Amino acid sequence: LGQQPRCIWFTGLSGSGKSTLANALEVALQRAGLKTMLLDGDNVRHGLCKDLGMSAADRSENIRRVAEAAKLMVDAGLVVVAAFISPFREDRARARELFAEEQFFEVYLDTSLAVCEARDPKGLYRMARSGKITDFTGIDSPYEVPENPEVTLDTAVQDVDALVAQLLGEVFPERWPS
Ligand code: GGZ
Repeated sequence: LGQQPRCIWFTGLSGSGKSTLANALEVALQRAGLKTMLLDGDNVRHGLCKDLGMSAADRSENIRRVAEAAKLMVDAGLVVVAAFISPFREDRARARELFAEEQFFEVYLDTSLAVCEARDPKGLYRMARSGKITDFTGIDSPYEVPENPEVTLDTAVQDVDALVAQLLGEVFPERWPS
């Protein structure tokens, strides 16, 4: 089988497991010989989007740029894994519109705010609750739940390996039939 270019777009709260899952998915895809690119805040907000903050307008622009970059990479034949909170429905819809229907997979990490806040791996929720950071998603900035995501995952119930296996089956049924 040749390369099947696709954009797998993770959306969810901070701490919902986007980066963990995106990284594990990328490893599985690379093991299968696919050419991949992982886009997330770590490699984008320090470069392409380093002029952007966390206001609603800046988040929209962040998602717009990332989606356009993802589109270029999919056109070059890559499997792109994008992991951004991407809290606004309209921004996710605009990202989707760039791709052919069968190339775009919105993956909603449906991890509750309570679970994300209990994990608080970087202490950001704590800082947001105490007012040291403002415009924090889920606290004083909105997260608009996806209405029709291709895949919904609950990271509080299944482990990473099981979630990756589920994703491979949903996104690449021809390669990983379930
Ligand atoms: C939400 C914030 C904020 C605020 C910094 N709100 O979980 P993380 O830490 O490692 O990833 C989050 C990242 C959010 O960047 P994104 O580019 O994914 O956001 S968006 O799609 O809305 O443009 C979080 C950290 O940056 N972070 N400040 N105020 N998350």
